[in-house]
Amino acid sequence: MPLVTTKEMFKKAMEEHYAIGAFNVNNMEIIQGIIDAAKEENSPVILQASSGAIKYARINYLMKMVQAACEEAPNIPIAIHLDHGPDFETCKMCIDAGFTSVMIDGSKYDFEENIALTKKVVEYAHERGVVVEAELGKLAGIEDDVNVSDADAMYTDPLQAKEFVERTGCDSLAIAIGTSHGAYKFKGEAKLRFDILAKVKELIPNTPIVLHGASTVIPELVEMCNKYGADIPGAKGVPDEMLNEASKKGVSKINVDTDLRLAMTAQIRKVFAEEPQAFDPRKYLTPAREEIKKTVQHKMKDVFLSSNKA
Ligand code: TD4
Ligand code: CA
Ligand code: ZN
Repeated sequence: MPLVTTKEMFKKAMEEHYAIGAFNVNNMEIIQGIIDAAKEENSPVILQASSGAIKYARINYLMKMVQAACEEAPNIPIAIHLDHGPDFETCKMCIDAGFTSVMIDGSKYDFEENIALTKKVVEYAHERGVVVEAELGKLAGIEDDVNVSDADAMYTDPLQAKEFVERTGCDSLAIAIGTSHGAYKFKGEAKLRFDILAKVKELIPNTPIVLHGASTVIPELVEMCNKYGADIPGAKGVPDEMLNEASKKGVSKINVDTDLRLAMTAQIRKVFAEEPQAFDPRKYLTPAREEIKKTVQHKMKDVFLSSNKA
C-alpha cells in the first residue's frame, strides 16, 4: 500500500492498547531489516529519520528506499516521519518531499515560542495531509547536536500539555517522563514517571503520546559489542517490562535508535574479529541486517504488542 500517515495507526493502537515502534533509519540494510520484521510480525511500522540521517542518506535516496519498502510490503501500513525537526524549513522540506509525518521539536524554546513554531508547522502540514508530532518537556542527553544536561532535563507538566495540544492542534505529543537519548539513560535504577503519563492521558485521552529515548540498550548486544573490541561501559536503557507497561497504558509511539545501532555494530564487530581476512561488505552487512530484524521483531511481538495489527 502507499505510505500512510500515523492517524489511523494511532487510533487503532489507542483503542486496542498497544504501541507502534518508530525506528530510526539511515541506510538500506536498516530499512530492510525493519521491514522484514514488520512483514513477519504483520505489524504496522514507522520509519523515521533525523535531519542528520537525512543529510547522510540524502533525501532522494531515502524516499526511494522507503517507497521500495512499501512495494515490498503491500499489506503493512508504513509511515515515514521526520524525527526531531529542528525548524520550520526542515519540516517543510520533508513535507514537500513526501514525508507523511513530521516532528517539530520546539522543546528547546520556552512554552510560547514552542507553541508559535509548532502552530506554524501544523498549518503547513495539515494543508497537505501530513500529521505533526510536537514535544513538550526536555529529555536529558544528545539529539541532533543539542546536548541537554541531566540538570536541565524537565518532566512534562500535564496541564501545560493539555493547553499546548489545544492551542497548537498538533496530532501527537512527545512527553518527558524520565527517558533520555543514547546508551546511558540511568545511573542507578531505571525509573519512569508513570504517574505523569497517567495524568496526561487523563487530561488529553485522545492525543497519541510518544516516548523518545526508549531503547532498552539490550545488555546482550552491549556485551557482544564489548566482547569484540568496543568500549561501551555502564550502558543502561529502559527495561522491556517498563516499555510494555507504557504500551498498555496509552503510549502510542515508541522511538528506537540506539538498539538498532548496537545490533548492527555487534554483528559487524563479530565478523571483523572472527574473520579478519573478510572484506566483502556483504559478509558483515548480512548478519547486521539480520540482527536488526531480530531486534525489531522482539520489540513488536513481546514488548510493544503490535504484532498482527497491520
Ligand atoms: O528520537 N530518537 C532518535 C534520536 C536519534 C538522533 O540522532 P542523530 O541526530 O544522530 O541522527 C529517539 O528517541 C531514540 O532514542 P534511543 O533511546 O534509541 O537513543
Ligand atoms: Ca527535544
Ligand atoms: Zn528522540
